[in-house]
Amino acid sequence: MGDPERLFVLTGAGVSAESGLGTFRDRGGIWARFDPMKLATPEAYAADPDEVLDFYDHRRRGVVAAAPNAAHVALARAEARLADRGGRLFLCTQNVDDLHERAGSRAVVHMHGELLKARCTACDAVTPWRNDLNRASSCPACGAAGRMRPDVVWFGEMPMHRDAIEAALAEADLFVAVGTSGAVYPAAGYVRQARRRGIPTCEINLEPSDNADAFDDARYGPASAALPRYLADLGL
Ligand code: BJW
Repeated sequence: MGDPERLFVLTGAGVSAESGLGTFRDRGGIWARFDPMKLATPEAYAADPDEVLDFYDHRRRGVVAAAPNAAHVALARAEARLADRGGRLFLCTQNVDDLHERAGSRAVVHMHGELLKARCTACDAVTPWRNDLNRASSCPACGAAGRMRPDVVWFGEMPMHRDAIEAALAEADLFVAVGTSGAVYPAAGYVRQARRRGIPTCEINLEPSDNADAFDDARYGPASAALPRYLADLGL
């Protein structure tokens, strides 16, 4: 394979695991301890907003306390190196943390939203938000109280930035997925879209993901070691 010029990278919770943020579906993961249908759906929020907001308050505190690891840093470096030689690294993350940004990545597409932002369900304004949210929290844009929710994408909701993602998939010359189980759609389907275009695909994960057979290359190991090594092999 020649040097990639248009690299599409999809990251998942495994990239932030070594920063101390829990993954979802590993043994002892978030969805092994909590029922996603009671916490990560619009119906759950409508039924019991306090429980949902408490869950995300706890997660938000974890994000604020965490620090990027070598996998985040390697991606930020690769983005800069590829830009220097006229290429582009499109970083699409399913993660709601801000560790890619804090490692220095400049253009991060958060398809499942961002936990450090809150959205007003009255006026739709999105506001940076680092503190706990509760039913007394009011919207800085319209003043409505009790209408703020985490700006994340729950099951049954439409992922964000779909047009930009589709456009980047359509022009990529290499597709790499890192630290994602391949269990959640539409992200889990991107590798097959890439394969249909005939571009090389690689997964970097602790172990084979649910859709490992869709990739034509794989590197297994912790992202903090396997990803920098893989990017170095690409000259990035
Ligand atoms: C390491 C490591 C280390 C560990 N180093 N690796 C088609 C078929 C079937 C169902 C559907 C379908 N299309 C849609 C659906 C429904 C649904 C869905 O996919 N359900 C499945 C469960 C079956 N999808 C949706 O509802 C989505 N919306 C939607 O589809 O709208 C319709 C539509 C879309 C597009 C066009 C037209 C219509 C929305 C999905 C929202 C997901 N939300 C969550 C919560 C976000 C907020 C929060 O954080 O609480 O997003 S769920 C959770 O899963 C979170 C993650 O982003 C997402 C993916 O998880 P991820 O990142 O893969 O983590 P894990 O834990 O699963 O995997 C970690 C991996 O890392 C593992 O493999 C480990 O081995 C590895 N690992 N340590 C390297 N150190």
